[in-house]
Amino acid sequence: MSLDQFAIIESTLREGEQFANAFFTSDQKVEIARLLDAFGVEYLELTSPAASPQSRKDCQRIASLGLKAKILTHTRCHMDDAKLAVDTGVDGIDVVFGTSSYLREFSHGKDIPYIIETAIEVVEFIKSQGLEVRFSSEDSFRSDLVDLLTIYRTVDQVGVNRVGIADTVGVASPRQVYELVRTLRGVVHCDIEFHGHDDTGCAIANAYAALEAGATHVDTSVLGIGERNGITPLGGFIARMYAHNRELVRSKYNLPLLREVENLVASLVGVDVPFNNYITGYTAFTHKAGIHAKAILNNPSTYEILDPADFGLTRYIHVAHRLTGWNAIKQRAEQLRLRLTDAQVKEITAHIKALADEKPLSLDDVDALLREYHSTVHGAVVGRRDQSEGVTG
Ligand code: HCA
Ligand code: CU
Repeated sequence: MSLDQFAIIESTLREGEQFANAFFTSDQKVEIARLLDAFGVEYLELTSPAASPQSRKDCQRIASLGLKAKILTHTRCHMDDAKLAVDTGVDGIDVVFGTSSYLREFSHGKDIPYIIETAIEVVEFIKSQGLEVRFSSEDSFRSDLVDLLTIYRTVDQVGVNRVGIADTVGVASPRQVYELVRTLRGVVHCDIEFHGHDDTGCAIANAYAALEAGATHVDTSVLGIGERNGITPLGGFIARMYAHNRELVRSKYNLPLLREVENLVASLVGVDVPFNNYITGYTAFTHKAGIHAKAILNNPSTYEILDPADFGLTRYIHVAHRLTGWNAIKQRAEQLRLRLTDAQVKEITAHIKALADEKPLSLDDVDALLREYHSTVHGAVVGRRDQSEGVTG
């Protein structure tokens, strides 16, 4: 399977609902769903209808919107939940069972033969209803490998559409993800999904490693919201895939909508978009050092792997500081329509750098210095011309 054959399972309306601050009204869920659909994600994953009466109504409502994205709901691997889910009208069901010894001992208390038996029953039932079905093992990386492969092989044989690997606690490294997915790829024929938490900062790299190893589907949420510090963020994953294949990502997704959906979700859950957020963080396209600024002005690709224009954004060259250089100051002067020779720009740049050594400067300060310098030098020229032409008052 090639790295270019990937699909996003957008889980803001499931994993994202597990974020500490999240409370989405039904209308807000619809708004998020529509915007993510317009962005172009292939799937939307919704909270289980078994979670609450409103969750069930929301599944029904979103499933009936006629969106392009396939609508999934996420349930325990249990017949009661599967039946409830089928009745909501969704396109598919993502079922999950905890397979790690921690969960088997301290959570549901079931053994592997029981898990296998239930998985077969649930998968066969969902298939018989004509729906897509995925089986995933919670906490895959702390589960016994033989158990895992046995379960996945079994559900593959009864026709599951996808198996999912979940790094529930964010413990896995990219190499571990690669190895597990690679092994799994040799065991099952169906698609493979990866769901990764970000506790140790590997969620995007792990998702990418999963795709490199043959996975086909990646779970994301807007800004990465989810349990604890969340999962693979949609924007960061998009940035990663864009770096891999710009044309593909540009054609698959409506990239300028990323900022819109992030702003919407951020405001609904009461957080700010981080300053260093992938693509949309407010410094994501700000260039500062003189050497960087000069090269960026000549050719933006020198220091940019992402083109801000593709995301409806613009780059910014930060000039008001001591690391600035005369090329950046020259560009600022041109933006202000102040005509200065290179020698003059170099002179005022030296002055700006000296001042910036003493105190922080703002862009307004730099603009004022440029204007003042400009009128001084031009005033001097005009004065000299006035004298030589004998035009005196
Ligand atoms: C959770 C469940 C889950 C499920 C992932 C999946 C996880 O603990 O809330 O269905 O693949 O991280 O294991 O989100
Ligand atoms: Cu999760």
